[in-house]
Amino acid sequence: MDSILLVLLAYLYGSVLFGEHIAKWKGVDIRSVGSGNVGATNVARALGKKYALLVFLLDMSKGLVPVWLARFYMGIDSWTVFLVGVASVLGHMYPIFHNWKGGKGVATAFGVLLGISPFLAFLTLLVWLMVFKWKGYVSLASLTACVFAVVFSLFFMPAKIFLLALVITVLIFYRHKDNIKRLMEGRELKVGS
Ligand code: NKO
Repeated sequence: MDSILLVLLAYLYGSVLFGEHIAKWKGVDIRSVGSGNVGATNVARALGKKYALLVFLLDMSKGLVPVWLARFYMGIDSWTVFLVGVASVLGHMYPIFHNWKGGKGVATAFGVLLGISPFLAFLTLLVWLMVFKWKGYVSLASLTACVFAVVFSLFFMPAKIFLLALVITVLIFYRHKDNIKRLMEGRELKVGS
């Protein structure tokens, strides 16, 4: 498999906004509900938990499948894994099919992580669950989980994987800038609101 082709396919598959499509199919304009985001959290607000889980799994597959393919063909310590991981998240955040207006990248990043290390993905998910249980904000849980993944990969992963986690985390923080502002002002939305 050609690296450039795989990176391109990862970006294009990332560009499919499952949250927006499934909401539209259910007769809902996801951009006009809650945070206006196309991710699983906002789908939970618009359509409930069952559809949120479906969107989470589909968005996750956008990171998992390309990274897994890149690992299989080029090996874990290859620049292809790095580029494919970044491309899938960028596809979701800046999708060519949706005027470059995409989501925040959390579920897709989780898929990337799962494709790289199920163990690290599991630990990161635990961090996410703990913060979510403790504070009730998905955004805060997602941001904390990202920082954990970066710190963990600094100590326990090859350099390219650390760099990948760092780049994705910077992108995710940037996409959460409104959430961060709301968190600091005490105005952040909970899932049920
Ligand atoms: O609507 O702005 P909103 O309140 O919806 O949404 C904020 C939210 C957006 O993200 C989502 C996806 C939710 C996924 C939840 C399960 C995630 C497990 C996460 C681990 C993150 C790992 C990142 C690794 C980076 C290298 O935040």
